[in-house]
Amino acid sequence: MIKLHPGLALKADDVYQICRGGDTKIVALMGTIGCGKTTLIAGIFQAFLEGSVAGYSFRRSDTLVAFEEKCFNSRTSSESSVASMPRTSGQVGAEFYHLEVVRDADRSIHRILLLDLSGEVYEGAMHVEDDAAKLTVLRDVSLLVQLIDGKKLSSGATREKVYSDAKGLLRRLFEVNSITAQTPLQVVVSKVDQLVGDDTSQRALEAVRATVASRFAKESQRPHFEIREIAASPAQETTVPMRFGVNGLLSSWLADEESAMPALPKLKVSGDRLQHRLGEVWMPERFEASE
Ligand SMILES: Nc1nc2c(ncn2[C@@H]2O[C@H](COP(=O)(O)OP(=O)(O)O)[C@@H](O)[C@H]2O)c(=O)[nH]1
Ligand SMILES: [Mg+2]
Repeated sequence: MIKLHPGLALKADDVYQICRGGDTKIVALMGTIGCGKTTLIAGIFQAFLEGSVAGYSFRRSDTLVAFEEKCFNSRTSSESSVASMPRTSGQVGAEFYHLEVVRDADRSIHRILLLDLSGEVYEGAMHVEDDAAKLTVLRDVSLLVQLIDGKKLSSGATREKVYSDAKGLLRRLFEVNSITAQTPLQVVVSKVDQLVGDDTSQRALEAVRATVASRFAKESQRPHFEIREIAASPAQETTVPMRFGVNGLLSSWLADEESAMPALPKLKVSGDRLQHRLGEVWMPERFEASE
């Protein structure tokens, strides 16, 4: 029996229900607190509300309420001069955002689950081996997206830590078998407005990409490795358009298996196995509801 749920962010137990509906890509967003994951998810949903995105139209979502909540939060914050999103609730270990879209060209249906693990979970995994080992949910993802904070890259004081945190986390997850050598990886530089100012020319973006690429030489061996730049919510003093790079990012996630993500770790439909796997998603005790 399909359980009814109120459209909130899915919990791990609900996820297999959705994945039974056909091939569903799971895209895991990783990144430290404040790197812009929530803004990106809100931006994607907002873009679909406004129309077709990169040749795909919104069809339905099992997490509509959760998406709307994220958008509401980013809308209210965009009215203040310094935009700010509420912290992704620490008590939530893992949230999945579901999207079912139709490709305008051939009316084919595509399903995607965005996994937003709270920043706290990732920071735990970065520093504690046991914590990294509990992120078994990552074994079934189609793509790991490592966000790195462009604002922090813009300052010499924070730059090195951004690289070492990102690389350290990937290494740790691999060492404890939470990801494999075959897990596809995309590195996304968020808040690129903070790096290029108003200059979003190809040349400026390529310079950013080359700099970042030089720091991810080893990681670039992973399947489908690529670096992208986005500004989901650029600072008001720049002329960088809202959701810069977001459509392209989304279409790279939705692209056909053959061309983009033919790799192994595709979620299988086997409900039991998946429920078992996802049942292991780790909710750190210290972030449990305090009420
Ligand atoms: N300048 C700039 N700030 C951004 C951008 N995207 C997000 N932010 C800001 O970064 C902060 C943290 O974003 P959030 O999405 O909550 O990060 P999360 O903790 O990874 O979910 C917020 O104040 C956002 O407004 C961007 O493209 N450019
Ligand atoms: Mg967040």
